[in-house]
Amino acid sequence: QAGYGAWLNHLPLAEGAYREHAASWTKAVVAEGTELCVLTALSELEDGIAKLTGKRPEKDIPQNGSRYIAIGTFAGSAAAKETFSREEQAEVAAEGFRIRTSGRSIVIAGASAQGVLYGAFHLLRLISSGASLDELNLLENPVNGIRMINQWDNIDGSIERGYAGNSIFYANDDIVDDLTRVRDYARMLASVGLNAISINNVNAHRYETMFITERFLPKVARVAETFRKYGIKTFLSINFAAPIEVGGLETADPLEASVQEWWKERAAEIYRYIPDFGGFLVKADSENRPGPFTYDRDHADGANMLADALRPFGGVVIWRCFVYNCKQDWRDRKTDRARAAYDHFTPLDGRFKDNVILQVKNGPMDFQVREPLSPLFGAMPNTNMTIEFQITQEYTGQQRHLCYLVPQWKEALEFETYARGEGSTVKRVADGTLFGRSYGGFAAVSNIGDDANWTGHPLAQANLYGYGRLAWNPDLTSEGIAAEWITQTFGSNEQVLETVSGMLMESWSIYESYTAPLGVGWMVTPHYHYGPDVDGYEYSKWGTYHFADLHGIGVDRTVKSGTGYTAQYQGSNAEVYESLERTPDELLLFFHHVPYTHVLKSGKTVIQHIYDTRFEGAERAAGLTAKWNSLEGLIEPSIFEEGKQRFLIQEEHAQHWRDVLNTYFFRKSGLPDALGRTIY
Ligand code: BDP
Repeated sequence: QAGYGAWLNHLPLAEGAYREHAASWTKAVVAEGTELCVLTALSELEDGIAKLTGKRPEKDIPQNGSRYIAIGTFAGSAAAKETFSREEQAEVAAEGFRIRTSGRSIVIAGASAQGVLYGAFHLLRLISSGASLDELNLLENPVNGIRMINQWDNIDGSIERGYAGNSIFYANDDIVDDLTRVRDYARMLASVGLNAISINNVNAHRYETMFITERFLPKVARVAETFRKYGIKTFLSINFAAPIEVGGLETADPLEASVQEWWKERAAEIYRYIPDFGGFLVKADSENRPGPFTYDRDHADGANMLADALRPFGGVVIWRCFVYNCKQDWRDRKTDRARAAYDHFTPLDGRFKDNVILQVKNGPMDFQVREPLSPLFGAMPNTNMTIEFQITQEYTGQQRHLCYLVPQWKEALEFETYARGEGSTVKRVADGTLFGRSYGGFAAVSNIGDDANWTGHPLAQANLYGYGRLAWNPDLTSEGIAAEWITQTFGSNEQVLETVSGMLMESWSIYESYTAPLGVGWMVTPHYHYGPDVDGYEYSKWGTYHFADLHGIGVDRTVKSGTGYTAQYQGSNAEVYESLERTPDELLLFFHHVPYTHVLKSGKTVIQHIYDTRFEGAERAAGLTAKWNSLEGLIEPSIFEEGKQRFLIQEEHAQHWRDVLNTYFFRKSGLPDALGRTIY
């Protein structure tokens, strides 16, 4: 099936000098050691090289003097030990690797088998991109310890916010028996260095609650075994009320001895089935999920109770900070949802056990196309924290629209929190170095399903790929990641590379320019979150408002006259966002309520900006169709066709967004378009 191989296609190298070069270096792959991931690395190299060069490598050192690849850990492989000095070995982190061309061999070595596996995928990536193998000498260590994927899959086979078909994990209220696709998914994740996965929706309901019981554990263990071969740890999302729902207890109060005992027994049982189980992911007291608030306990009480249960086995609790009141009185509108995570969690700083990690969404609201950074980053120096991104395009076009999210994530990671003065970027909070935390990293909601090409939109694969690469090294560039992905996925045609790269790089800005303006967010069809509905959430309980009336629009989050949210930021960020003049245009309506005639830094009024960017956005969306169409014949036909259909949908839909938004604001404001274009 076209698209199934994704970036692991290992497309045959074109006949010629480079193919000869690669073939000459890969006559054999010699693995020393029997660790699981070394064996996986061996078979990945054998298969990958066979596809790339057309020749399957031998397993033994060639007797005729030919060149070969040697792989293994420093502990398990003589080649690894001899090639790298003691100091060089010491520089390799637990999951890092070194690759060096040495005499007639290329040595891939790691401190762990997992590192060797990442090194193997790295070498395949180098060969796919045509790198010379004559003088390789590199050291790679992952910047982030936790590099996690969250599946939002339900046991009935559906996927919450999934836009690429049904679950590859579940069908008919059970875990599937045939795990072939799960294995192929594990390969994709490991190939970009991801090392953890939670396999069920954070909204864990009745059957999913039973994953931690004997009814499902044998099957969960099979899934974990599949991921283990690829160095990926399995986690489960749990239901905080599980002691009641499946344990038959009368309470889930975290300070109740019987409840604590129950979780300890559960943990022990889970580890009997899965000795390297990662731990629990928890959504509590959020969007109608149960949690410690029911018992007048706080989130430290809840998380610590689970942490105690997991600690003897080395497990961790990943506790989400997406906690807010989803039943607020919109007529009153005093509660600012953006404030919620900070208000709930900062008072608890220092109270969480050392195997608790808070997982914080990048923005304070909910994965909108544009949000400021969550002020929680930098505000809890005594707490482990990971950053949560959303790869699945819930609010960014649902994989019918193109939206390459790596630039958005990069911007988030580079954000300066000022928590420890200059240089206190979000990426340093996330990786744990800023505050010297023992755990840190990335988590993200997956965008895959059982569609033949995994992600529906063929170019949405770039987001999954890019997420993994960025989790490994946040300093990689968006363009660089795009280029890697394109070459491995579509081959090395220059025109394809240039065109697709250009399309990816402008896609976020295009999507932003026809949807909700200037950082205000939402304006989508309630529940589905697709398509324009300007007032869809305006009179509802979710806390997601834009306050548009005949005079103006935007949310006043200032201390001076609004919700006071700007005070949650540190250093000059608080002043910048408090100030109407200094707030960047793209976030203006997130922080301020202004008249439509307010003049932006761009020199345009807010209303004219809305009109202009909606018109431009729709045009630029049409431009994407044209660009894609120019690649006909250069991209595998079924993938080309799949993309073409999506770009047509996007083009049409961008016009719909344009018309609905322009009409809405024209009627609200009564202000004409300066260019006199038709607005209904
Ligand atoms: C929101 C989604 C909802 C998720 C929630 C979450 O609309 O389906 O359950 O996030 O992150 O964006 O828990």
